Amino acid sequence: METEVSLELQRLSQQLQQSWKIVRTPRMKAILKIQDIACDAMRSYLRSEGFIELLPPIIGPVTDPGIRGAKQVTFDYYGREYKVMSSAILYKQAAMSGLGKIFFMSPNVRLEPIDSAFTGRHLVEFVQLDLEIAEATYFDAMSVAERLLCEAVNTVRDTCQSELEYLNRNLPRLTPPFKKLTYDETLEYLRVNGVKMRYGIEIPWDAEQLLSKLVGEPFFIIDYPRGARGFYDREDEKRPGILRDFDLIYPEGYGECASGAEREHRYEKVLARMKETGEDPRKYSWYLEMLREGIPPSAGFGIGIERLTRYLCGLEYVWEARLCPKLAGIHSP
Ligand code: ASN
Repeated sequence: METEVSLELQRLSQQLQQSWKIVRTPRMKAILKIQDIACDAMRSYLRSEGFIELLPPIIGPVTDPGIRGAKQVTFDYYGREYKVMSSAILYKQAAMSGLGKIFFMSPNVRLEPIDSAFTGRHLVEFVQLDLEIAEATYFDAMSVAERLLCEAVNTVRDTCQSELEYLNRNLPRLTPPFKKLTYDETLEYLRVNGVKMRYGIEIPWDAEQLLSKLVGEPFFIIDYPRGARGFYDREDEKRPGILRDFDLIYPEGYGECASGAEREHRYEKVLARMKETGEDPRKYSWYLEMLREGIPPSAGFGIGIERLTRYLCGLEYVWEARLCPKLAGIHSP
């Protein structure tokens, strides 16, 4: 098994050594044109809704710990330990507290486990359109997420016919609202379809892929149990143990599109949740100071640009949607 993995890594590695050249192919041109049109459509939509785009901070003393088994990148910053952002969540809340509705096109780095090189959906370096809305519920955030995806898909469908044809991709026209399944309903749906899963954990990739194939249209999974997610997802006061959060799932087996939540922003609660999830509050001094002074409640989400491109273009691998992609375990340009 181990040799199989290393052979496969070698094969991928050889392919990616030439990644700087792939950009010259008509296929890559079509993919990157579609990506550009989709990003432009999403930016225009968000601006028309009153969002401001900010330049994302990409290093800082602390970053998002809720990255599902991946490792953070730590480096020496003039004698102190610093991180490369695994997501902009902490800075999103800071920006939202001053500007209300904000978004970043944020580069994120996560050192994913080696076997993620073969899932077709993981990159070590990727970009998230990451947004946050002051005074919003997770239902407000989901309504922005579904309209954002519709904008991207429908604009690409209308303006990139020749590229889609070249890629042999037939994109359906999307209309909101999308279906919502609770985490509990999702587990039951999986059980009926022959997949047993323990309550309380993150939905594994193969189960998510199956759901993504079976449901047949984009849909939300909402209300994850506490423990499956980071300390910043807000717990529902009336339903202890249930978080007010969501994932948006693509159809056709492409899996997760976006992930978001209503935020826990109360100092004492965040402190308790940090302790519960094994985070050292001393590392988060600037963030906790901000919460102690008080910020508005908010909700937001992040949508991975390369995964969106993968779906739009019907690609087998997410790394096809990126100039010089970085995959776990592979040293490539
Ligand atoms: N972007 C996500 C959110 O807003 C956080 C993440 O990427 N882990 O909830």
